[in-house]
Amino acid sequence: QVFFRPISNAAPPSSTKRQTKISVIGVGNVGMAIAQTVLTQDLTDELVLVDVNADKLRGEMLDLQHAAAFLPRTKILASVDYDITAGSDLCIVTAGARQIPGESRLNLLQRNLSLFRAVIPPLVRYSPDTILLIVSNPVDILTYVAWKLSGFPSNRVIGSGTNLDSSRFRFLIADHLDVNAQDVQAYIVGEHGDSSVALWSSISVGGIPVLSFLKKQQIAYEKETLEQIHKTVIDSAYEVINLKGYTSWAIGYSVANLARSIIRDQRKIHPVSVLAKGIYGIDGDVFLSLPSQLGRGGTLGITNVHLNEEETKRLKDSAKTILEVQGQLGI
Ligand code: 6V0
Repeated sequence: QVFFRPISNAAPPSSTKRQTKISVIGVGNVGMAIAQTVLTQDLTDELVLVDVNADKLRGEMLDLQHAAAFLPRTKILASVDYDITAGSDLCIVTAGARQIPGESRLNLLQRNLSLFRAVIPPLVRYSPDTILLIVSNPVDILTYVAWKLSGFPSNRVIGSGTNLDSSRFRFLIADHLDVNAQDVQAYIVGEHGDSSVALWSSISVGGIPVLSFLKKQQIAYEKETLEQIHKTVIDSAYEVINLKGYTSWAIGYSVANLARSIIRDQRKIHPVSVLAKGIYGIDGDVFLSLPSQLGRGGTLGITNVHLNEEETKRLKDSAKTILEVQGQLGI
């Protein structure tokens, strides 16, 4: 019952525009940084939060709702029940178990596998046409798990993968060359984390391919400097976690950027975790990051970026490592 009508002669509700809906599963540091960025960037009409911790969930929902006066108009909902996610265009999964001191990676993975068994089937039941965007770690293996549990075609299951590693890489190159990171194109591919592969030949600044420019000008560059930049990228997550306990802002912006490309059908190319079977001679059902075009249909294609022999070998090695771990999961 509306008891107060501040606007008279209002036209009847005429909006026939299809509303967009994004659900974020897991309202920890990462889930909330994503939710926050999605809201400030006006990416959706409805934002749904789901978590198992009912009090934290309601607290986070209210805290965001109280910012309504400063945000684009977005309906914010939250529940521990998955029926609230019904009809989502995009489901972003950040729910994850925390590593117990001394726990092996495989044990943590087993716990995250059980967690995904509780999360993915209800998402699929309530939003059979949705796109799943997986952020929880180890992201490549959990993207494979989500693909298996969902029964979705692989184009609708995407892992945030090395999108974040690549943005760290672009920042460091930009910092080194004193240019804007948005003018730097550079890709890190492969496994998100320690065995990622930096594609040196892909680096360009303002359209100028950096390595071939240096070679043509016969300017010597040190391979060690390049390797050091890549090493800093790999170490950066550990450094931030050591300093503040978790990472949140960069992953928040990076995933919101993926959400924009998908929801708004931007057809932009992002290095994200996709089914890499048959590409660069990779054998087996393995998800790895490769530069991929994203749009309303999910992964629209994978770019044929040239990899040299060493890069191909590194990529295949990471695929092998991931497949070995997957083999022990029994899924
Ligand atoms: P966090 O702050 O511990 O939050 C995890 C949240 O998940 C908590 O609110 C839990 O209550 C919730 N949760 C646990 N079980 C369930 C369940 N069954 N259903 C719904 N919710 C549940 O962790 P944080 O937010 O820091 O990290 C979340 C995940 O993101 C972890 O797996 C990280 O490793 C991963 N990250 C991935 C990155 C990437 O680049 N892919 C980057 C950063 C973190």
